[in-house]
Amino acid sequence: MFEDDTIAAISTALGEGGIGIVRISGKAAFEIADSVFRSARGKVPSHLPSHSIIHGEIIDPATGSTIDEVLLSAMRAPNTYTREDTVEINCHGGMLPLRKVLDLILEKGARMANPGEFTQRAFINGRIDLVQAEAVMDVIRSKTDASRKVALEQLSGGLSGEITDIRDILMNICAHIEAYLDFPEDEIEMETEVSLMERTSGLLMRLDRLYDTYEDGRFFREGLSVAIVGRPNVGKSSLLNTLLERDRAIVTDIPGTTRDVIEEYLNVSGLPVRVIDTAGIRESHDAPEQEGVKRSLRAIDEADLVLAIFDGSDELHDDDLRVIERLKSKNTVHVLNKSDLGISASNYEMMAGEKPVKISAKLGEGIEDLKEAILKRALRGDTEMTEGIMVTNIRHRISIGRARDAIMRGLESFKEKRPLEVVTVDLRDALQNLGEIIGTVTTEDILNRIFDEFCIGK
Ligand SMILES: Nc1nc2c(ncn2[C@@H]2O[C@H](COP(=O)(O)OP(=O)(O)OP(=O)(O)O)[C@@H](O)[C@H]2O)c(=O)[nH]1
Ligand SMILES: [Mg+2]
Repeated sequence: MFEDDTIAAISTALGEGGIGIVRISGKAAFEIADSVFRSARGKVPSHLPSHSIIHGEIIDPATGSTIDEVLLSAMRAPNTYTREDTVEINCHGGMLPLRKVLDLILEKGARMANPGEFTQRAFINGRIDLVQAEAVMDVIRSKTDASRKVALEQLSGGLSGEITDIRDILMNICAHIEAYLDFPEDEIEMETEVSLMERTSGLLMRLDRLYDTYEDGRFFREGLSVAIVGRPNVGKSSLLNTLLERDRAIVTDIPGTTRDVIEEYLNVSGLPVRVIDTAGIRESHDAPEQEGVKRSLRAIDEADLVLAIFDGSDELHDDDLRVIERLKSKNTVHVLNKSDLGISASNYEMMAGEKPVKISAKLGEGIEDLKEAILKRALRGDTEMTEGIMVTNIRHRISIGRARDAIMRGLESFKEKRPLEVVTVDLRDALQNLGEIIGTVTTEDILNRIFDEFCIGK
């Protein structure tokens, strides 16, 4: 599964930049660097002390011509990202010089790295565990400061530590029970039995807590999707523009202006929010509008939260009632827009039980209240950002859930005095699931799925 050849890739973003970096990792990194690098003072990369940088040129040995003027960093195993010998060549940041340098290095025996392969090596060589490897991409992709912090917390081993701790205790409990398996004539003493049960229940509580943090945690990684929904002309696109503080969507006084869904990212007090403006929902015989309405309905289904917008200055229309009906089972914040025109009293009565947020998208009034209502709904009433270790990744949550269920089964068998073999089968199952989270137990399938999501060069 794991190859120990030397890999190379362009590690900076594609396109023009101030500098661009070609990264080489593996046993032959220095040998390859020696064959293409020339410094004015005749220094050779393989003779450099670790973690030093020198100026020079990349030369095509076949023609003797200079490809680029570069700075070369030499980093020797094991104190590198991959724990292998690593050379980074800082080129001028255009695609042509970068490609040429990379081509030359591949010609000299390196293999083009797969997406995430540098990080995969860091994992395989034991520098980071699987949760930390996944957090690398989360840091890169984080869209708000709060998401970045949650990802960094995972990168520094917060979640891994908690899982490892739970796993160690469970391993201990397992060993304890299994000791009795070897000596079937020994009965477990009452005191030991109670203590084992208490410790196992303690683990259950910790896993339960982690499992529940995902409800909020996933929003930090994936963002909360919020669809703006309502009949035509109530001011959905105006609200999108106001939230974004720019003219993103077309706004006119003609009902049916928006035909397609528009998505943009927004930072709501640190929570990354994907706002989706939709086409106004109403009966229509116009084909493009019908398609737009279809997409709006799909957006409702897929959204974590819906902002149901009504024209507060107007009576509720039949189309509004249809929207309300549609959103019955959906997590919804009701919004009365156009408060600058005055609010019509009957609207409140229609929404008995739901306290609507009053805003003027046009004047930007009430927007802070609306943001607070979004946070409150999204984070289940808890507007303070959750502190502590959080699960943000669905893969981790599924394994935590399986581990918890297995422990629950084991505990049940233990209480009902079933044979101890039956108990340990379940506890071992839990250990396996916890191991899959941090990567002490891996399959090629899990690794491929994780690292395929990475960018090349990371
Ligand atoms: N007075 C007032 N007018 C508003 C407000 N919000 C939107 N409007 C006006 O209402 C009209 C419709 O606004 P849009 O934002 O295009 O409405 P929409 O809900 O996106 O409409 P469709 O895309 O057709 O579904 C425009 O003329 C806006 O200027 C508001 O808060 N106050
Ligand atoms: Mg619109």
